[in-house]
Amino acid sequence: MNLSKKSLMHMYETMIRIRLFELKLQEFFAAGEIPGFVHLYLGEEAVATGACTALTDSDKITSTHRGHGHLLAKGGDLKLMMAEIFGRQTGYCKGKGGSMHIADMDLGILGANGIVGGGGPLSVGAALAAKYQKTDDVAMCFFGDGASNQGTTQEALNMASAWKLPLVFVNENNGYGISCPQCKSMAVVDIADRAAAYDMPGVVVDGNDVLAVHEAVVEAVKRARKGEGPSLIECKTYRWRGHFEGDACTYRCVEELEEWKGKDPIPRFEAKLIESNTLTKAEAEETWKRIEKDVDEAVEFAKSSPMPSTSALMDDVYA
Ligand SMILES: Cc1ncc(C[n+]2csc(CCOP(=O)(O)OP(=O)(O)O)c2C)c(N)n1
Repeated sequence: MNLSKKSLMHMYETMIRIRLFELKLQEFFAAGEIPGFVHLYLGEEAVATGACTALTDSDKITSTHRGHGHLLAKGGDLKLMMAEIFGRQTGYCKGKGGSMHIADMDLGILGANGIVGGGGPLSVGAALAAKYQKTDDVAMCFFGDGASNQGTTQEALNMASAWKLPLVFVNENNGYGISCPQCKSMAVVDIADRAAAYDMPGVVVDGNDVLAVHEAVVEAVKRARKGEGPSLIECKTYRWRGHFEGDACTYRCVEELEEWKGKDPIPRFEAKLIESNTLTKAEAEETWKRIEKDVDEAVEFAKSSPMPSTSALMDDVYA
């Protein structure tokens, strides 16, 4: 693929932003400073980055419980996200939603989602609206291997295909649904094979190769915009942390984790950029430092913001 230096650098920076954001959350969660649950995206950065960089600002995404990477890759604000996760008034949901309820309609982020398989029907709605209103927008549904077994996901695949909707299904196959390995919950090895049942293209890509993800998603987005209907892209990847922070992770072995850490998507891409003279080692170092500073500032912003007041408890409650 022929990508400009600007696009390549944007991908590189996005992956680093996600990595450093998640590492910071890991640190502060362990220190007891973050309420609720966090499901970290460490190791999966290339999927959200490769996929969201194929979208325009007005395209829509639906996310998951492991959503920080998707939200950051679609342009989510570091400070507002950090403040929300720290439970502060200045966050996306005024500190009352936490990690799994972050949305930003102006950026086409229709929300993280604690309901496994919840994003499928929402993305069908967004794609149907785009088709009906002739906006030329595309919707993208991120979902896990566990979510691919949910009826809602299969119904979404079916309706999207039957109605030829502008929708791209991006499956993040990290091998586990909580503690359950893929081989114990489904007979197929490739989730992309399920696309055939709905008469749509199904593609498997290396989910730790940002350019491979991007290339496959660009094709699917083109097809969607041309009115040719949805596609399913399965990105094989791995989550480095437990299902949630605090998970003892006794269901998988250290060797497996180490093998996947060897396929870390960021140094792989960084090496390619250096090799092709797109990036120098000094620029790489400067980029990590600059983004680390941005993330530190987001933490500062969050920690210096007030907690929601008890009098605001029932505000914005609709049901
Ligand atoms: C409808 C529903 N059923 C069960 C759960 C509990 N649950 C939370 S995450 C999860 C596993 C999801 O696995 P996967 O879709 O592969 O995503 P991953 O955590 O691997 O990113 C389950 C079963 C839930 N939140 N919602």
